Amino acid sequence: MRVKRYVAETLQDAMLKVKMDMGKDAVILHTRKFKEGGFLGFFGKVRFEVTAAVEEARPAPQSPVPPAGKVSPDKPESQEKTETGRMTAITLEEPAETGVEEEHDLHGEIQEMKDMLNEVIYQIDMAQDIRSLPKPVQRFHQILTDNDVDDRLTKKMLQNILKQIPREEIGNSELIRKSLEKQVLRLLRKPRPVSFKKQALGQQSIVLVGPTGVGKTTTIAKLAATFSIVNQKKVALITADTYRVAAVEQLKTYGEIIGIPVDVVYTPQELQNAIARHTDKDLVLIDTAGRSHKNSEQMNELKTFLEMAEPSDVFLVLSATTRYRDMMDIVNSYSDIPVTRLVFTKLDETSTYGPILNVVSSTQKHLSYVTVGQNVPDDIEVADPSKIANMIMRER
Ligand SMILES: Nc1nc2c(ncn2[C@@H]2O[C@H](COP(=O)(O)OP(=O)(O)OP(=O)(O)O)[C@@H](O)[C@H]2O)c(=O)[nH]1
Ligand SMILES: [Mg+2]
Repeated sequence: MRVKRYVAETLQDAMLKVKMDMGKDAVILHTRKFKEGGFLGFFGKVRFEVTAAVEEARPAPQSPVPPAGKVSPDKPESQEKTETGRMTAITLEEPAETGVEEEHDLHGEIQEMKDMLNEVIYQIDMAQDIRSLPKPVQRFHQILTDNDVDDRLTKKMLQNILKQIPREEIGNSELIRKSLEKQVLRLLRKPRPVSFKKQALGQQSIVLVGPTGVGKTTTIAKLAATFSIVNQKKVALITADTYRVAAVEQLKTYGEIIGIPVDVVYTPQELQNAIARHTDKDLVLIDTAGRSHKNSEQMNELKTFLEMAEPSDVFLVLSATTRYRDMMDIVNSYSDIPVTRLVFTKLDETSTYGPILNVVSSTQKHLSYVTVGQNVPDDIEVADPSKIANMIMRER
């Protein structure tokens, strides 16, 4: 077996070198992204190193090596291991002439492995860069990581710090903190709560959507009570959550306590009619049933409701207690829904605020409110980016 290392400016070029030199039977043993020269690894030139191996005198051509984790039944496992060398090994062999489906499968699996490999490269690259950072910057890296701020976002912010702060001042934690705070605030954007400033707007209708149990109905009650009792606005409630009798009862009870009407609608047409009936109101708040982001039928139904209702705003309600990965799955599943604002609930139940930053940054939607407890109407606040930024930069 011949083993050799190839370095190029892109991974594709390095792979091409391997293919040119070793042929399509080459097996990738290791891939690495690194930087040559520069300051603290940040301003260097990116290089890709690929270590590949090839059998020198290969016997008759064999069928392609199955992807990692898949062992073809007619080959002993030990043979697979010596051929691929390690779990992430990829052959450069063209797919054999198989049926269309098998070919698709193979392409899909190769793509999956490539993605995995890229993630590994990224992780290695990240770890190397972090170790070369000055200690105070490393400390902030740790804080952001502990607060579940997305790795890529963290790295981008730290890169900006290194660009902004002169080399001789890089030990100054206060400067780093200020630069970081500025960046976090910029990413969090200005909050956009419900506003009655533009009187010309007339009636505003707001639909709250989101996964089950995040606190949509409670948030509606908090908003309704605040605007109706404190701000003396004319408010009406509509619920399209007719899946559970208890859901209708829940909103009706709130309506009775606050002293405002509650309509129950079963179809998109009824929703449109109900909104039209309330043109004398300043604010119409519309509750919806919690959707499982994995149920596309429910999501389509919600879409139809919204297309008919044409609300002024759609608030996506997310619980701050949801794990970041799950939160991103939820956000992605709402990509067809015309969400205009974000509400985060249950901030009182977590001390990890990084996912709020991640979601705002990736969706580019404005925050409106955060909720901080079960009490109606007290436990709701207009989202305060400074507060959130401080929580994100707090040592845990
Ligand atoms: N700790 C805490 N609990 C909250 C908050 N907001 C809502 N809850 C609680 O979360 C639970 C679910 O609230 P709901 O308002 O019924 O949630 P929902 O999103 O309408 O639920 P579905 O209609 O079933 O999808 C209730 O026990 C609420 O009291 C909050 O900010 N903090
Ligand atoms: Mg509800």
